[in-house]
Amino acid sequence: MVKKSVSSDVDSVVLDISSMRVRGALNIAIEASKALGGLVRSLEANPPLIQEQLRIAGDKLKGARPTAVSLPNSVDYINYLAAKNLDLGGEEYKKQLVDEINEFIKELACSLDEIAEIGSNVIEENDRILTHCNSDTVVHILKRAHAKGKRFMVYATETRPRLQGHITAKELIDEGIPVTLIVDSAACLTMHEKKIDKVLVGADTVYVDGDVINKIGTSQIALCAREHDIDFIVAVESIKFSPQSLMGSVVKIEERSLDEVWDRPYPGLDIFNPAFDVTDSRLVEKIITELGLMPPEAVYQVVKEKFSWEL
Ligand code: RI2
Repeated sequence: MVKKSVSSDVDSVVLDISSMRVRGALNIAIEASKALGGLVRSLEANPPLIQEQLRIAGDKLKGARPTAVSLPNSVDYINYLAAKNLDLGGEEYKKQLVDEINEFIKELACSLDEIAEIGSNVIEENDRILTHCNSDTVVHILKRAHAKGKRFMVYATETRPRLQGHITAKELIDEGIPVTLIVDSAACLTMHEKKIDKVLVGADTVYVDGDVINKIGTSQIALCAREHDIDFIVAVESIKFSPQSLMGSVVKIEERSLDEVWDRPYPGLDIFNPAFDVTDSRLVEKIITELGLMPPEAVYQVVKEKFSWEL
């Protein structure tokens, strides 16, 4: 039987993700994977029971936030791991599965460090960099570049309505990196007036054709960057690449509660609050991943190789 505490562990992680207490496409993948690992550890060593409980818990986790494919990719991979080694005895099967889930979680965490090292080489001395929202991946790259002695400055959009840009500003200032906060609507003027050299953003999902899904407002910033001949660079771990897009499927663009936009709206007022948008791959100069730098066109091949277990 699933112990109440552990099934509530999965339920509490679902709530943490849906409420954005846990946020960021990589963090939600790591926390969901940890919850599934904890579930396996709590169950009796009965492979069919473990597989069934993982599927139930995985479906709950997938429903927590619909747009970042790092979440379903991680759940699907753990279900794939659970379908292996069924010839082993129960205890050995369970131990092997727990070990492989832990290895997967370690790989996710390591990908952040690997991408920071590769991405830090893209940052040049005296760069003026514009960021959008709060991406752990982008922050790690900028911190690593700064740790290597590179000096640059950041213009961070505040990113309405949840203002994740404030998190970016605080995290970078605490590292000694100069940050100027701007309202989202000032992004285009800032590119011109402040002579921005690069735009650096994270991603929630990248389709096989290189289109990028990220926080709402990203596509406008990409269009402005193109207009100003500024490189638009995306930092994204390959767990966020979408194998399902190979078959033409697209993710749901999450729409969040209206009170995030205005908590006392005028009676009769409609509010539209999409949390993400899609940036055309033609606007993407390069993609920084833990596997290296690549053009958007290379995503297709990476998906074929990385997700061969699923395709
Ligand atoms: P990391 C965030 O979404 C932002 O869109 C950010 O660019 C993206 O996830 C990737 O974040 P939200 O969780 O995985 O703020 O790079 O809705 O941290």
